[in-house]
Amino acid sequence: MSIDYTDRIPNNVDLADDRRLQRALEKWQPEYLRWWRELGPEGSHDLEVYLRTAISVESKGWANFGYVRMPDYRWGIFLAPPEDDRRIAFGQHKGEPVWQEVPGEYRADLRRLIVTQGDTEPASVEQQRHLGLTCPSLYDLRNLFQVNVEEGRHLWAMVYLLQAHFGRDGREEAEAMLERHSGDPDKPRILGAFNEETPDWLSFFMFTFFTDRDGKYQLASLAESAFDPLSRTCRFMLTEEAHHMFVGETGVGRVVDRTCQLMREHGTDDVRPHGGIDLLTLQRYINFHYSVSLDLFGQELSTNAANYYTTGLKGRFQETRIDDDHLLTESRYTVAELKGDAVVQGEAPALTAINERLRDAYIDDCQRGVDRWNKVIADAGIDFRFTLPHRAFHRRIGTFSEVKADPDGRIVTEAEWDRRHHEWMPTPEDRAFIKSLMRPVTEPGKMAGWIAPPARGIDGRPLDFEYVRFG
Ligand code: BYC
Ligand code: FE
Ligand code: FE
Repeated sequence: MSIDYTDRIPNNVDLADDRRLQRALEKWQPEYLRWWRELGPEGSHDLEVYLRTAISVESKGWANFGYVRMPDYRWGIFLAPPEDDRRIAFGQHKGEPVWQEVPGEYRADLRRLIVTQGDTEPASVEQQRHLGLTCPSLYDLRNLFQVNVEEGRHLWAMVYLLQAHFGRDGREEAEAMLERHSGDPDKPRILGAFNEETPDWLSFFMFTFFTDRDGKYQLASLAESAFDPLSRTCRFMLTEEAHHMFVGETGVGRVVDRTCQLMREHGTDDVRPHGGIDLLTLQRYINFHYSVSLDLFGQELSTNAANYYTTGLKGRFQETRIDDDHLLTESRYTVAELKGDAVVQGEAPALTAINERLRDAYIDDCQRGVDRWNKVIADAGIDFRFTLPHRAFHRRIGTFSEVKADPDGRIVTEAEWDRRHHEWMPTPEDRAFIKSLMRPVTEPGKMAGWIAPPARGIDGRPLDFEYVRFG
């Protein structure tokens, strides 16, 4: 399925045949571009960047590389190809054909899910907007911009659904996406993690590892939706998401690699004087980004989630591969609970525990990435391992938001938290140190001293390729 680039808005949804929608999107486009210029990547507007742009949504054919002047990037609307005779896989409508239009009774819930998803995309661009000024290499700068333009496109994807299927309130929601801003005290972004700062590249790599990975799990659940246009757009977004998590995993991995190298070279754990980031600081950054991302899955027990499932709006991760009745009216699921001062394994109806199940899948996935970082440390012969903190640690949503827990999941008093949280969370000193490392490196092939080079370049290009050209 090819994309029509002769249109002002590249698309594979026959936009040219839908005058009303085309007008709505063309009205929104200049507002989007204004937002991009004001709150998108700072200092990027004269740059030519070696980006990949979607030209076809077929599994292999969509990645097309070339230099793009940043403001000329072609944001478009691409849905994965429809599946023949797709049927609803779960909930009370299981077995019925999927919906091409929004059923009236589910309109409010669907809109809310789409708005919540859409809101995160420009939020992340806002959070990352200053990073280009301190890139550790041209390779990394290019990856940052690739992630940014794709998150911008993810916003387009949700705005398309709102404008095509939700009439006037859809158009209002599309405008509101550009009016809320990350960290804005009056009009913040909807979800907590998207109002945190991403002030440095270590935070960026942690964010793309931990927070974009929430994106993977949420998008995969929405890809199961009975509302077929939502399913198809999420399926295409997931192909882009893989690269964001690659940037995060390899980014942190390269920092770890460099740290280990410095530790061996100088025979010390304290690599800061040598311009590296010590492992304990990395662990504290992991603790922060992981715990903030765990909150994104919502409460352990959620009637919202149960309703979304029963009505077919949002499924489980890889719903069709799960071997059960896909109704869940009779099943139970294990959920961690607080009993006095102890965290115990309880049980809850599987329907209300949908969020928790998705969080569990996410935790396993995070652990696999952490294991790969630990292998870098082990291969360097260093006796240290990163661990993911307990799910009760530093939570603001759900059961554990009521207590303070240490990284092992032991409930601690407020006093102990105040006394010891500097061991567990990035301190102002940590952040100041990381900030002091953030100096732009823009000579092709050169790398900042706190991070190792990547194993290979982009699209088969060498590491000293000019991934970004300064105009
Ligand atoms: N912060 O019943 P509950 C991505 C609210 S990331 C603030 O458990 P539910 C990306 C909740 O709204 C993927 N508020 O909630 C990554 C509810 O409010 P009300 C984003 C929160 O609905 C990187 C109340 O607490 N996609 O794409 O079951 C870069 C009760 O909670 C939070 C989605 O999130 C929070 N963390 O679950 C770029 C998918 N958590 O009803 C992009 C769409 C909960 O009391 N969203 N609340 O007013 C959803 O599926 C659901 O809204 C959630 C929450 C899973 C987020
Ligand atoms: Fe996204
Ligand atoms: Fe992403």
